[in-house]
Amino acid sequence: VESSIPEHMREAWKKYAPKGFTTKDEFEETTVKHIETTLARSLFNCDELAAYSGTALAFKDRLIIDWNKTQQRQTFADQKRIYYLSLEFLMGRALDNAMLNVGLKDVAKEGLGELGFRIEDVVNQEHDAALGNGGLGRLAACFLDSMASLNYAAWGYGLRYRYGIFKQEIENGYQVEIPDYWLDFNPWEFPRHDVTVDVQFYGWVNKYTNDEGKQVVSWQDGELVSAVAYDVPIPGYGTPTVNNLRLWSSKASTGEFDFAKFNSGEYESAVADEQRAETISAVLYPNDNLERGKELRLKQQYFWCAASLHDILRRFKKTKRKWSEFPDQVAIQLNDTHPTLAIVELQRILTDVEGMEWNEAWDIVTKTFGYTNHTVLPEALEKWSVPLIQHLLPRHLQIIYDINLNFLQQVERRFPKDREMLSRVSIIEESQPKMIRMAYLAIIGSHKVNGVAELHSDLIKTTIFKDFVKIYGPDKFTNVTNGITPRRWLHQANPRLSELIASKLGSYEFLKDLTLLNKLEAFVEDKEFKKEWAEIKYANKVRMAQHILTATGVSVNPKALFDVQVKRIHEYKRQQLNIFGVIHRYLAIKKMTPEERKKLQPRVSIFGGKAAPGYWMAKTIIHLINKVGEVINNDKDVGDLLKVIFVPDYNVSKAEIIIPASDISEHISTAGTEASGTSNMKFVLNGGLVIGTLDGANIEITREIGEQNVFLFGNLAEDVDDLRHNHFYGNYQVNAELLKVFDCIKSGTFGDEGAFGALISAIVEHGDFYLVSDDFESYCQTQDLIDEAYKNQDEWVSKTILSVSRMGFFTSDRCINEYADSIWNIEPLSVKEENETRART
Ligand code: Z57
Repeated sequence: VESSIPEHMREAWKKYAPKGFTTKDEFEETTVKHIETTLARSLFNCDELAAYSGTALAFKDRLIIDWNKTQQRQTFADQKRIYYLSLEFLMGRALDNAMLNVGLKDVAKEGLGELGFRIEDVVNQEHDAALGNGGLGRLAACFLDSMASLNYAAWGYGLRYRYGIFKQEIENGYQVEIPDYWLDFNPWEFPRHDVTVDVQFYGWVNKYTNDEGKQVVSWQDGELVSAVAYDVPIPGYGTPTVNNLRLWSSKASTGEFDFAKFNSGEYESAVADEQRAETISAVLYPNDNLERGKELRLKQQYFWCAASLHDILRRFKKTKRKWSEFPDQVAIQLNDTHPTLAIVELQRILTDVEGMEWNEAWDIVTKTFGYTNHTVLPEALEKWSVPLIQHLLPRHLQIIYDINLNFLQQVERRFPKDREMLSRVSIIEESQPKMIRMAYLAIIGSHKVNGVAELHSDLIKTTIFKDFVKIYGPDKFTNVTNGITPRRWLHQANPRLSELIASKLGSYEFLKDLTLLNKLEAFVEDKEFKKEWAEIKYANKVRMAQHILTATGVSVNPKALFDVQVKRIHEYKRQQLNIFGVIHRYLAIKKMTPEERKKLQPRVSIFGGKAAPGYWMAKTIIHLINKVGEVINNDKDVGDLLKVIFVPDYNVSKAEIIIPASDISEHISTAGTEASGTSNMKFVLNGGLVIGTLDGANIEITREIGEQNVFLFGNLAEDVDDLRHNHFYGNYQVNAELLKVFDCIKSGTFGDEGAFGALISAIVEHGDFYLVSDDFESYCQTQDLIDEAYKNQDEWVSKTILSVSRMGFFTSDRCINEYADSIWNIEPLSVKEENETRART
């Protein structure tokens, strides 16, 4: 059926096609209309939530108009598209970003004012879209913002989890997980019940010769689950581009199979099937940097890969091009190994379904994919057991074996004498049961592999992927240092700082070209400017103190130094080092004379972050932080000199409050463990300084902003192996000051003597894998240096201005341009005419 309106009837359409509001009056009209009709409320019962809902619906209308145009323009241009496959998109709130990016925030502010609301309160009503765990998911969200802002034709593909990352509550100092059901009212998604894909699981492989004498392979009689598309518009900043994030939701397939069940009276079992199907997209796995090999997780991965590829292929087929042109039309980026099955699925479709020869298909596959690695931690590298894949995806297992066979033959020809090499690089690990090494499969199936910061990209080449560098040569491996979107992480989170910068630079152009920040360097010694700069930091700290008071009941002095560590709780990130340092400081304060106390720089140590529900050590760290806080915050000897705060439920919208309020933030992972880190960039961009190890992007941040503006400490990545080796053979002594901290804990100062034993024995008895003791002295000394430096506020402020002025490199716009250039081979789409008439903030 032709779905398009006949030529001669299009006039009416054009006449009535919605244009979207542009003025304050039009905004109010649409908003009130939505409140009164869509929401069935009136001026007599319109609270802030209803005002938010109405505003969001007004902006949704506006976005979808631009979304439609963008999709038409991109289809018409008929050039290459990027597909970013990620199991996580940690988007946070959408309304403020939508208002900013379409350039109608002032209009909305005025309009809401006339309707009786403050825009800040309205914006704060929104529930975070928290479809991610941490850095990896937030990176994907920053990338979507940049790809749209730079006018790349890009689609994100992910899963529409019914439950995002859990909400964290703290009860008696313990983390408690609350489910995050976020779909009650979500104006930002468009269900596409017409865009569905049936995905098969289980079944068996039928190989036979057909009538024409051709070998045919068919995967059949499996269970079908339907994927339904939900589209989320992604507006670019100051451009007409609105890209698409397509999230798949699972539901029972409406294939004949189920009807048969209904008809034969098996109503209950059909409903049970329905439930089972919906389970696939029900919940985000709450592990960061850890893979647990659960069958449902594998189902999620295949379900999402198969649906996305089907969609991509359907779009390609509409262009009527030859298959050989596929890699010129399609670039697929794998965000970690989670979507690696997409490689196998494309090879399966090209050979089994499209009847292509193996080599021809494989050439297309490898030209299409790029793989980004985000970790070297062995516990995070995905491996799936062969029996599990055999059961769930029998045909894919055969294809993986064939990929491996071809690869190993190729390796054998290149390195005929190296038998060891073959077993080292084999996709199949010969363990019991056999395991499939997903990272190896991803490397072999991609044309480029990248790490996310310089050190990390070097490390993967010299450690976990060393053999592959020998096999493919160094050019297949590259670095793209992570970045962050300055729209959300400067302008939205810190509007006053952004405004001050704009007032000096003459425009908001720096939000599009962050390197323009370097013009701020001229104001490093400008008295008036520095005063305003410091006032803004102070105001942000006051806002933060208010949040701390409501969230924890503890009141903190905004004049104190705010020391912040917010990120997932993980032993390698070393929140334990931080809290041990806090206890060390507490013991020092207790011993001080009143005169000494007067000289001490008051400090608020702020922690935040979620522990994976099954990660017992991480939960113990949270418990310790909270117990230490209870004692110190109520100790009259200490007063304002030291407060310890655990902010519950750290998430994107809390980050937007916390980050601008920081004086010092902690990025103190054991050297060589944090692939990049991205909050380090956010903190510096907001006028905070950093205490950090020489790890991940800290190294490049230091290079950009200058060593004198970073508080570095600790052992280097290159020395970690030797230190661990020594520990293993018992050649180490725990730092004496740290032992005093342990004695203090063991004596029951923070209650529950026994509760924290594991944190201590990990260091004293089990080899201190994360080198907490080795780095403790240098950490505490560096904290003392920070106290001293902070006392000289004038110099401190200069350091922060200088640092901000040198942060241009860390925009995700730069990052996306590098991917486009060196991996995707794609150019932005020209939107020139429309762009010039677009309102800018
Ligand atoms: C995750 O958040 C990251 C890596 C992973 O392998 C998984 Br699984 C989750 C993080 C890294 O730990 C950060 O260092 C990095 O900045 C971030 O990914 C984005 O690259």
